[in-house]
Amino acid sequence: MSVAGKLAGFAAVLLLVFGGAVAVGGAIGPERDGSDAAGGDDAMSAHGGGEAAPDPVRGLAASHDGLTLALEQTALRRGRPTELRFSIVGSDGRPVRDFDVEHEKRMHFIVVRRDGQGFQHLHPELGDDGVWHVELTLPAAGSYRVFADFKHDDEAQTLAADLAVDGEADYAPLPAPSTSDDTGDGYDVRLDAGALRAGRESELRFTVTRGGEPVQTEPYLGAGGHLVALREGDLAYLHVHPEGRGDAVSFMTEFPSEGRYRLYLQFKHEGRVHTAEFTQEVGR
Ligand SMILES: [Cu+2]
Repeated sequence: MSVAGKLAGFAAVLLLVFGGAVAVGGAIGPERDGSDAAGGDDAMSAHGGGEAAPDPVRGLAASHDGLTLALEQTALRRGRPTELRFSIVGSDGRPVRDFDVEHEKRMHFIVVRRDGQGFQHLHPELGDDGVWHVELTLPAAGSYRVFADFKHDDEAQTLAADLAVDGEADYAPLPAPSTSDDTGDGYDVRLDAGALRAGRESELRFTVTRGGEPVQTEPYLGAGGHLVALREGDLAYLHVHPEGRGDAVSFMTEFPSEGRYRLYLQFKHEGRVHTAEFTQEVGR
């Protein structure tokens, strides 16, 4: 399918509000009937895997649990540093102000173009008025997805919205699956995941080297690394749990469906954050 065709598919899917992993079904989910939109136990048992794991799929809707991500701007000028402002609005229509700290921050803000390019992980500041603000520069035209990842009332939430940059978008196909990537600034990262299957919790192990020598990553956001996983097609945002530190940086996640996912591993070394990206295939 062409990228343009896929994008039309996403737009249609995004008009629906999802509540559960299983509501999404396949990559675009034509088989869903809407009756499972509330998620919960039905969604879990329908995995067929037997184990009731927490719903791993997030970030398909702007609203969930009475909370809504409200962007003050939905279009940005290409290449121009802009102060992006947004709030998390509660069911009373007022901005939420009390956020819990998770992974050392009260708000993690992920920005990525629809084709998976241009990944950014930012930490906005909360104003006294309940409005978050962060400086953002988007160097390329196209449709972007933003994810607000936070914890409120002890519940982790990921709400998402669209942001457009005017101009001719030069979308790229997702790179082919691979088990190694270089960060572009001197580090090589290897991914060991084995054969992944949908609906099963899996371990993703990353090993960092530089010039062939092992690198011991420094704590970043309270762990040996930070991982964002997005599903190809609808950019479902997967929740991942860091495992302990060792000579590898390890995460547990459940891939809800077969298909391809883009993984963004961030780690800290010598005081700087580095990012490696992988395309990961998941089987049935
Ligand atoms: Cu963050």
